[in-house]
Amino acid sequence: MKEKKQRLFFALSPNRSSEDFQRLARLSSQCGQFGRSVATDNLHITLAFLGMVTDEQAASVVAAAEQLAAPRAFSLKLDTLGYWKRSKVIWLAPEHPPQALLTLAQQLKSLAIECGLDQESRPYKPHITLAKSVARRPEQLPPLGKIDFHFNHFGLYISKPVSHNGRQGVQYIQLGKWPLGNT
Ligand code: 2AM
Repeated sequence: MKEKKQRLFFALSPNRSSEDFQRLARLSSQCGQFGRSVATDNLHITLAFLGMVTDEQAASVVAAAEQLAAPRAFSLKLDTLGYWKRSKVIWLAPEHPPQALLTLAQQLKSLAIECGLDQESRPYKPHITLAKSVARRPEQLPPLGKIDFHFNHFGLYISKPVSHNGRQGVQYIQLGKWPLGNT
């Protein structure tokens, strides 16, 4: 029998009960005019994409995450809106990502490799995807207000395909959550 696999990724989830999150959700919805906005529940910053993973591999990823000496909690100023032609997405990103974020992403990439999972060699660019299937670069993107978040945890998520009113989408299910360090 074919082994069951699930799509996994490490990510940061912004605090949903803040005004900054309301501005983020509004911005994503505005960007929907150019393509398909990302559902409010799905707004996140990917730290490391693990791809299709067996239950056994997932268990070793969870065990390794438990042992990680994660960097300290950090704040992130999301102050740059842009468009990637290759993936046809509109994104929001920090112009100056804090070192703790880059270190965490690098640690999780190494963790994935140690668990036998392939990792992309291109440099990590932290971002929140706001809209997908954007066929061409918008002439003008919506105005950007203050969107800052503080992160003191990171999580491991399953990306599960779902069908809603005949439309294909994804639902993210949290598999684990770990605190950032305080050193
Ligand atoms: P994103 O970070 O640009 O939004 C779950 O699929 C998450 O992992 C998505 O947020 C997605 O893109 C990110 N991701 C990174 N590399 C991916 C890949 N090769 N295939 C699918 N998703 C990927």
